[in-house]
Amino acid sequence: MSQTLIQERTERTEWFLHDRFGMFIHWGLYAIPARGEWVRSVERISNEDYQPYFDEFNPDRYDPKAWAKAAKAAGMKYAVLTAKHHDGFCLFDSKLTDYKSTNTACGRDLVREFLDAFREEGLKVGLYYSLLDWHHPDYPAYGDRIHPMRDNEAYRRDPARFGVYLDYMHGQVRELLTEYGKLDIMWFDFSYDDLKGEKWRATELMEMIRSEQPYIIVDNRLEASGEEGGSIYTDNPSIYSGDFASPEQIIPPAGITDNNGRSIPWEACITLNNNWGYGASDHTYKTAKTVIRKLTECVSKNGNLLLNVGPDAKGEIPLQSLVVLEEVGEWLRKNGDSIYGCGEAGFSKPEWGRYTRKGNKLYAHLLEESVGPVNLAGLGDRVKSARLLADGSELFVTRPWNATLYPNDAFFNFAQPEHFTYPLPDER
Ligand code: FUL
Repeated sequence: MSQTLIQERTERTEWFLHDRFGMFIHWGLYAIPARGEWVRSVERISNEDYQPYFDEFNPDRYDPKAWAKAAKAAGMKYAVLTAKHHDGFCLFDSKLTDYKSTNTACGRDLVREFLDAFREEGLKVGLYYSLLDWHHPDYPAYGDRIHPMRDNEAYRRDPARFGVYLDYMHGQVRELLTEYGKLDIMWFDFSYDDLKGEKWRATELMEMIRSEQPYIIVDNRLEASGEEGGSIYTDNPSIYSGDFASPEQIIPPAGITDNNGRSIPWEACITLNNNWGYGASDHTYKTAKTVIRKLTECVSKNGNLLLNVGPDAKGEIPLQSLVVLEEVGEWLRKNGDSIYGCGEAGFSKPEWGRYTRKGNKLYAHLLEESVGPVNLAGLGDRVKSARLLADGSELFVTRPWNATLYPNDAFFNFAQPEHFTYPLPDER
């Protein structure tokens, strides 16, 4: 990637690297069958059989202000909503299609209301836009291993008409960039097989994006698949390589660096249960403790966490998600100093947990239950003082620093020159 592109990316992503924690929202017609957002492809549902969900869609409890308040109280600093997922249904009032929320019983521009509400709470806003489209007649089913109609000859489409779809896709992105105010993130999803990069006319698309909204940050999936989201294409640099890498459901073992060993902005997107879209019978929710550990791990490797919720067909975020978010927020209110504006510490990972760091403060996150002294090996005599982050109280420490520290709580933060401890909520 050229020096100019790297420099511009550094400027654009400054707020992103500070904010660290965001909300992903997967919402659309698929909230009605409530078996995840891939239901159309997995169950090979035809247009005709998917139509009743459009006819029925009426999320009369959609209250984006309540969502925004929940995100803010959880300590999240930005949010990304699916403006269009793979099923092609648009949550915004696109002039280029009838397949949109304003034409359903609810009659609302769900994207506009989301943007207004989240901006009002002071959160940054982003939109997810699916490059795939299982509804559009010119999106190629032919040769497509994931299209719902993949096995049905009658639905095979003329690959030569792909350009018509690309005009539509570019046009919709332009609508989002020109009619909805300043956006902070454009989250494309995704490339696969040989459908990537210039197949999407990605240079042209990115040039349009940069000219409409120079500061918007864009993920790397104009080039990467979901599985490859964690990598960034520094060997083959281009304007569409993206501002950040997007590892999905995993936290990269050693963060993400470019070929020169420089850390690259990245964001792990992770579900709260096992689905992105609402799953009525999916009760596999992560605990607040697990979420906090993941967030801490991301930050300790210079990454962000985009945590997903899947609102139901009425427009409500499931209560089980809200309970977890609230608890994470409680923890962040006390311990947010160890997350926001923090990054990799530059010390090797301690046995007992993780370090995050901001300037000369080193935060020690003790993730293993500890009954005795904790070894601070590697810090030499560089530590000046140690404090519990949650209440500022002094921690008992013995010198030399690579010896011991006795936290009363199982979890603590450590800073240089101050260090801190804090308790995590109990595992349920
Ligand atoms: C994937 C999509 O296929 C999933 O449905 C989800 O949106 C995830 C974030 O990206 O690639």
